[in-house]
Amino acid sequence: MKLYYTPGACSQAPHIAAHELGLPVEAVKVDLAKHALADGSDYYKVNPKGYVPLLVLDDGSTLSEANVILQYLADRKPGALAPAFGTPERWKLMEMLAFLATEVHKGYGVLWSPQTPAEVRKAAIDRLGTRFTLLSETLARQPFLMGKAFTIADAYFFVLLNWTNVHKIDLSPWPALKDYQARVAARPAVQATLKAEGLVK
Ligand SMILES: N[C@@H](CCC(=O)N[C@@H](CS)C(=O)NCC(=O)O)C(=O)O
Repeated sequence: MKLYYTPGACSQAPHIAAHELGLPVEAVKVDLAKHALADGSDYYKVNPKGYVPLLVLDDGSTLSEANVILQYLADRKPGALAPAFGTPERWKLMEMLAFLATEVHKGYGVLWSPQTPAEVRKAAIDRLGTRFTLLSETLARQPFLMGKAFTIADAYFFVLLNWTNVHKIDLSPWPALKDYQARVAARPAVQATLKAEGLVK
Protein backbone atom coordinates (compact mmCIF):
# COMPACT_ATOMS: atom_id res chain seq x y z
CA MET A 1 0.00 0.00 0.00
CA LYS A 2 1.04 3.58 -0.63
CA LEU A 3 -0.11 6.51 1.47
CA TYR A 4 0.18 9.95 -0.09
CA TYR A 5 0.78 12.47 2.68
CA THR A 6 1.98 15.95 3.51
CA PRO A 7 3.82 16.49 6.81
CA GLY A 8 1.41 17.65 9.55
CA ALA A 9 -1.67 17.49 7.29
CA CYS A 10 -4.73 15.32 7.98
CA SER A 11 -2.91 12.50 6.19
CA GLN A 12 -0.89 12.19 9.39
CA ALA A 13 -3.87 10.41 10.98
CA PRO A 14 -3.74 7.34 8.68
CA HIS A 15 0.06 7.56 8.83
CA ILE A 16 -0.17 7.20 12.64
CA ALA A 17 -2.67 4.35 12.25
CA ALA A 18 -0.28 2.53 9.89
CA HIS A 19 2.54 2.85 12.42
CA GLU A 20 0.30 1.79 15.33
CA LEU A 21 -0.79 -1.28 13.37
CA GLY A 22 2.65 -2.12 11.98
CA LEU A 23 1.28 -2.22 8.43
CA PRO A 24 3.57 -2.23 5.40
CA VAL A 25 2.63 1.19 4.05
CA GLU A 26 4.97 3.20 1.83
CA ALA A 27 4.53 6.90 2.63
CA VAL A 28 4.84 9.17 -0.43
CA LYS A 29 5.29 12.89 0.21
CA VAL A 30 3.15 15.46 -1.61
CA ASP A 31 4.00 19.15 -1.85
CA LEU A 32 0.54 20.62 -1.42
CA ALA A 33 1.65 24.15 -2.24
CA LYS A 34 2.48 22.91 -5.76
CA HIS A 35 0.24 19.82 -5.83
CA ALA A 36 3.36 17.97 -6.93
CA LEU A 37 5.39 14.92 -5.96
CA ALA A 38 9.13 14.97 -5.17
CA ASP A 39 10.01 14.38 -8.84
CA GLY A 40 7.90 17.41 -9.83
CA SER A 41 5.08 15.34 -11.32
CA ASP A 42 1.48 16.49 -11.03
CA TYR A 43 -0.34 15.13 -7.96
CA TYR A 44 -3.72 15.72 -9.64
CA LYS A 45 -2.77 12.83 -11.95
CA VAL A 46 -2.54 10.57 -8.87
CA ASN A 47 -5.58 12.01 -7.09
CA PRO A 48 -7.93 14.17 -9.17
CA LYS A 49 -9.26 15.61 -5.88
CA GLY A 50 -5.80 17.13 -5.38
CA TYR A 51 -5.76 16.54 -1.65
CA VAL A 52 -4.15 14.18 0.82
CA PRO A 53 -4.59 11.56 2.16
CA LEU A 54 -4.84 9.06 -0.63
CA LEU A 55 -4.31 5.34 -0.11
CA VAL A 56 -3.33 3.21 -3.10
CA LEU A 57 -3.97 -0.46 -2.48
CA ASP A 58 -1.73 -3.24 -3.77
CA ASP A 59 -4.14 -3.91 -6.66
CA GLY A 60 -3.81 -0.26 -7.76
CA SER A 61 -7.27 0.82 -6.60
CA THR A 62 -7.53 3.94 -4.49
CA LEU A 63 -9.29 5.14 -1.37
CA SER A 64 -9.60 8.77 -0.36
CA GLU A 65 -11.23 10.57 2.61
CA ALA A 66 -9.32 10.37 5.84
CA ASN A 67 -12.07 8.78 7.92
CA VAL A 68 -12.56 5.97 5.38
CA ILE A 69 -8.84 5.33 4.95
CA LEU A 70 -8.52 5.16 8.74
CA GLN A 71 -11.22 2.48 8.89
CA TYR A 72 -9.71 0.54 6.00
CA LEU A 73 -6.33 0.44 7.74
CA ALA A 74 -7.85 -0.43 11.13
CA ASP A 75 -9.78 -3.32 9.60
CA ARG A 76 -6.52 -4.91 8.39
CA LYS A 77 -5.92 -5.85 12.07
CA PRO A 78 -9.42 -6.45 13.48
CA GLY A 79 -10.00 -5.21 16.99
CA ALA A 80 -6.74 -3.30 17.36
CA LEU A 81 -7.80 0.28 16.56
CA ALA A 82 -11.52 -0.13 15.76
CA PRO A 83 -14.30 -2.44 16.91
CA ALA A 84 -15.81 -4.82 14.35
CA PHE A 85 -18.29 -3.55 11.75
CA GLY A 86 -21.91 -4.04 12.75
CA THR A 87 -21.30 -3.67 16.48
CA PRO A 88 -22.77 -0.75 18.47
CA GLU A 89 -19.21 0.29 19.35
CA ARG A 90 -18.33 0.60 15.66
CA TRP A 91 -21.37 2.82 15.00
CA LYS A 92 -20.28 5.08 17.85
CA LEU A 93 -16.75 5.19 16.42
CA MET A 94 -18.16 6.10 12.98
CA GLU A 95 -20.27 8.82 14.60
CA MET A 96 -17.11 10.23 16.18
CA LEU A 97 -15.15 10.03 12.91
CA ALA A 98 -17.94 11.88 11.07
CA PHE A 99 -18.00 14.54 13.80
CA LEU A 100 -14.24 14.97 13.55
CA ALA A 101 -14.34 15.15 9.75
CA THR A 102 -17.23 17.55 9.34
CA GLU A 103 -17.22 19.64 12.51
CA VAL A 104 -13.56 19.77 13.52
CA HIS A 105 -11.44 19.04 10.42
CA LYS A 106 -13.58 21.20 8.13
CA GLY A 107 -14.19 23.64 10.98
CA TYR A 108 -10.62 24.83 10.39
CA GLY A 109 -11.39 25.37 6.67
CA VAL A 110 -11.51 29.17 6.43
CA LEU A 111 -8.52 29.55 8.77
CA TRP A 112 -6.15 28.24 6.10
CA SER A 113 -6.84 31.15 3.75
CA PRO A 114 -4.89 34.37 4.25
CA GLN A 115 -7.81 36.16 2.58
CA THR A 116 -10.24 35.27 5.39
CA PRO A 117 -11.38 38.46 7.19
CA ALA A 118 -10.64 38.70 10.93
CA GLU A 119 -14.32 38.47 11.97
CA VAL A 120 -14.88 35.30 9.93
CA ARG A 121 -11.70 33.86 11.44
CA LYS A 122 -12.95 34.67 14.95
CA ALA A 123 -16.36 33.11 14.26
CA ALA A 124 -14.69 29.92 12.98
CA ILE A 125 -12.44 29.72 16.06
CA ASP A 126 -15.43 30.29 18.38
CA ARG A 127 -17.36 27.54 16.63
CA LEU A 128 -14.40 25.16 16.82
CA GLY A 129 -14.24 26.01 20.52
CA THR A 130 -17.78 24.68 21.04
CA ARG A 131 -16.65 21.40 19.48
CA PHE A 132 -13.52 21.35 21.65
CA THR A 133 -15.71 21.81 24.73
CA LEU A 134 -17.77 18.73 23.85
CA LEU A 135 -14.69 16.62 23.18
CA SER A 136 -12.93 17.87 26.30
CA GLU A 137 -15.94 16.83 28.43
CA THR A 138 -15.50 13.32 27.05
CA LEU A 139 -11.74 13.36 27.61
CA ALA A 140 -12.12 14.58 31.19
CA ARG A 141 -13.94 11.27 31.90
CA GLN A 142 -11.76 8.83 29.94
CA PRO A 143 -8.25 8.71 28.45
CA PHE A 144 -9.31 8.37 24.79
CA LEU A 145 -12.26 9.50 22.70
CA MET A 146 -13.97 6.11 22.63
CA GLY A 147 -13.02 4.99 26.14
CA LYS A 148 -10.00 3.31 27.67
CA ALA A 149 -8.35 2.29 24.41
CA PHE A 150 -6.66 4.37 21.69
CA THR A 151 -8.56 4.12 18.38
CA ILE A 152 -8.34 5.66 14.91
CA ALA A 153 -10.52 8.52 16.21
CA ASP A 154 -7.64 9.51 18.48
CA ALA A 155 -5.14 9.40 15.61
CA TYR A 156 -7.45 11.81 13.75
CA PHE A 157 -8.24 14.17 16.63
CA PHE A 158 -4.58 14.38 17.69
CA VAL A 159 -3.63 15.74 14.25
CA LEU A 160 -6.54 18.20 14.20
CA LEU A 161 -5.69 19.36 17.71
CA ASN A 162 -2.10 20.08 16.68
CA TRP A 163 -3.38 22.58 14.12
CA THR A 164 -4.27 24.87 17.04
CA ASN A 165 -0.51 25.63 17.16
CA VAL A 166 -0.54 26.77 13.53
CA HIS A 167 -3.56 29.02 14.07
CA LYS A 168 -2.49 30.22 17.54
CA ILE A 169 -5.64 28.91 19.21
CA ASP A 170 -5.08 28.89 22.96
CA LEU A 171 -5.98 25.47 24.42
CA SER A 172 -5.77 26.60 28.04
CA PRO A 173 -9.60 26.75 28.40
CA TRP A 174 -9.53 22.96 27.79
CA PRO A 175 -6.90 21.40 30.10
CA ALA A 176 -8.26 17.92 29.33
CA LEU A 177 -7.35 18.49 25.67
CA LYS A 178 -3.83 19.57 26.54
CA ASP A 179 -3.35 16.45 28.71
CA TYR A 180 -4.77 14.29 25.92
CA GLN A 181 -2.47 15.88 23.33
CA ALA A 182 0.55 15.06 25.51
CA ARG A 183 -0.76 11.52 26.17
CA VAL A 184 -1.16 10.76 22.48
CA ALA A 185 2.13 12.47 21.55
CA ALA A 186 3.96 10.15 23.96
CA ARG A 187 2.91 7.03 22.05
CA PRO A 188 5.90 5.41 20.31
CA ALA A 189 3.97 5.00 17.04
CA VAL A 190 3.03 8.67 17.09
CA GLN A 191 6.65 9.69 17.64
CA ALA A 192 7.71 7.33 14.84
CA THR A 193 5.20 8.99 12.52
CA LEU A 194 6.32 12.51 13.40
CA LYS A 195 9.88 11.40 12.73
CA ALA A 196 8.94 9.77 9.43
CA GLU A 197 7.27 13.05 8.38
CA GLY A 198 10.41 15.02 9.33
CA LEU A 199 8.63 16.93 12.09
CA VAL A 200 10.84 15.73 14.95
CA LYS A 201 14.42 14.44 15.05
N1 LIG B 1 -12.46 15.46 2.51
C1 LIG B 1 -11.03 15.19 2.64
C2 LIG B 1 -10.30 16.51 2.88
C3 LIG B 1 -8.82 16.31 2.95
C4 LIG B 1 -8.09 17.63 3.14
O1 LIG B 1 -8.69 18.63 3.56
N2 LIG B 1 -6.81 17.60 2.87
C5 LIG B 1 -6.00 18.81 2.95
C6 LIG B 1 -4.84 18.63 3.91
S1 LIG B 1 -5.41 18.37 5.58
C7 LIG B 1 -5.39 19.07 1.57
O2 LIG B 1 -4.81 18.19 0.99
N3 LIG B 1 -5.60 20.29 1.06
C8 LIG B 1 -5.04 20.71 -0.21
C9 LIG B 1 -6.04 20.83 -1.28
O3 LIG B 1 -7.26 20.65 -1.03
O4 LIG B 1 -5.67 21.12 -2.40
C10 LIG B 1 -10.77 14.18 3.77
O5 LIG B 1 -11.55 14.17 4.74
O6 LIG B 1 -9.81 13.41 3.67
